[in-house]
Amino acid sequence: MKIKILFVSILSILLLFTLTGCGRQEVSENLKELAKVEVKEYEGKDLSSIVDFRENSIAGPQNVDISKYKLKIDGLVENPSDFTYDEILTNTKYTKVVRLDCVEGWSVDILWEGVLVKDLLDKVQVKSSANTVIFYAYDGYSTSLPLSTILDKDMIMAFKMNGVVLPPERGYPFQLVAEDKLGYKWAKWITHIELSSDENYKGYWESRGYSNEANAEN
Ligand SMILES: Nc1nc2c(c(=O)[nH]1)N[C@H]1C(S)=C(S)[C@@H](COP(=O)(O)O)O[C@H]1N2
Ligand SMILES: [Mo]
Repeated sequence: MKIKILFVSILSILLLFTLTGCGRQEVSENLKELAKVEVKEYEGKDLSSIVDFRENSIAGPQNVDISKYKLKIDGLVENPSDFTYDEILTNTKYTKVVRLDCVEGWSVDILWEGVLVKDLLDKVQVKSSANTVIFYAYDGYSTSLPLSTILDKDMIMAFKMNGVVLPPERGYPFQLVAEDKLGYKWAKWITHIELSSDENYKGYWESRGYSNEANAEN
C-alpha cells in the first residue's frame, strides 16, 4: 500500500513538472548525441552539460551555412576585413572554464575553446577613437561591451564547448564568452563585429531595459 502511494506521488510530481514546463527543456537528438561525448570534468572540476542550457534565443536556433559564412570586422578600424571560418581558426586557441549566468536564474560551467577577440582586432587595427565593441548575429540579435572590458578580461570567441564543436543551438560557428557578464552579452552566431565610439549603444535586451553593465553576481 505504501509503495503504491509513493509510486502515485512520484508520478504526480513528474506530471506536474511536465505540465509546468519546469525541469529540463526538450532536447534535440543532436544535442543528446553530443552529450555522450562531451568533456564532463576539467582539472578536477565538474562541468555542466551541453544540454543544461535553456533554449530561449529571440528567433530560435540558427543554421549557419559555413561555406557562405564570413565574419565582418569594421567600424573604427584601419583595415575593415571579412574572415572565413578557417581563417579565424588559424589564430592561437585558448581554453578556459567560464560560467554563463542567465537572468532567468540558471547558470552553466562550461569548458570553452576559442580565439582571443584581441587577436582578431589586432588584424584590423582598431583606431584610438574606438571604445565600444558591438556584436551582431545571424538572427538579428546584437549586444555590446566596452573595448577595455574585452581586452582586460582576455575574452574569447568560442568555437568549441566541452570539447565538441558548438552545435547550431549553442551558436555555431561562434559565441562570445563574455566572462563575468550576464548571458545576454554572450552573443551567439556572431556575423559582424563593429568598433564604435558610442558608449551608450544598446543591444537587443539592453534596449528592452536590461542593464548595459550586465555584471554577473559571481
Ligand atoms: N544571437 C543571439 N545570441 C544570444 C541570444 C540570442 O537570442 N541571440 N540570447 C542570449 C542569452 S539571453 C543567453 S542566456 C545566452 C545563452 O542562451 P542559450 O541558452 O539559448 O544558448 O545566449 C545569448 N546570446
Ligand atoms: Mo539569457
